[in-house]
Amino acid sequence: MRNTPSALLLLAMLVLGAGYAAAQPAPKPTIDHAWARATVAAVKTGAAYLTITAHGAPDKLVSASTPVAERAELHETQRDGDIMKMRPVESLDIAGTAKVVLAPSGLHLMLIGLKQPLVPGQHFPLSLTFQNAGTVETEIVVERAGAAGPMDMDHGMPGMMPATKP
Ligand SMILES: [Cu+2]
Repeated sequence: MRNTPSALLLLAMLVLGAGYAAAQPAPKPTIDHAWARATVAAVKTGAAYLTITAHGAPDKLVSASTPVAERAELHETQRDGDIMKMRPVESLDIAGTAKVVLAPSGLHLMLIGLKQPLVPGQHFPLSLTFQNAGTVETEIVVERAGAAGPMDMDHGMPGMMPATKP
């Protein structure tokens, strides 16, 4: 019976803790390393990359939008033999403590129907909508076309691209 008071105290703390947690809005995921590749005028698609960090609350990225393109889709790139293929991803689960990286040759935000070329050094806003946290705004910086390594073929020909040799 010696343990009873501390067990009760623990229980009380758990109940209070749960009540406190329920009263707080879920901490929004933060976005960093947000960038896009420069494009030329003839190309109407681009890609944006960023890192999503969750802060204790699991969430799900459900959509994205930006004023520079008609729409922004979540895509993933997968190797199929010697071909790199992209396919749309409906949503992206984010575990409560996860860092999810969107990067060339992997997950990315496809900017479809660009209204203007993406010029190196330019910034543009992008909104990410999460199921629980709602909308998170971020600023994308445009990097030169060859930025971030050799995997530059991601978006020249949407749908089918040659695999890049290491
Ligand atoms: Cu894509």
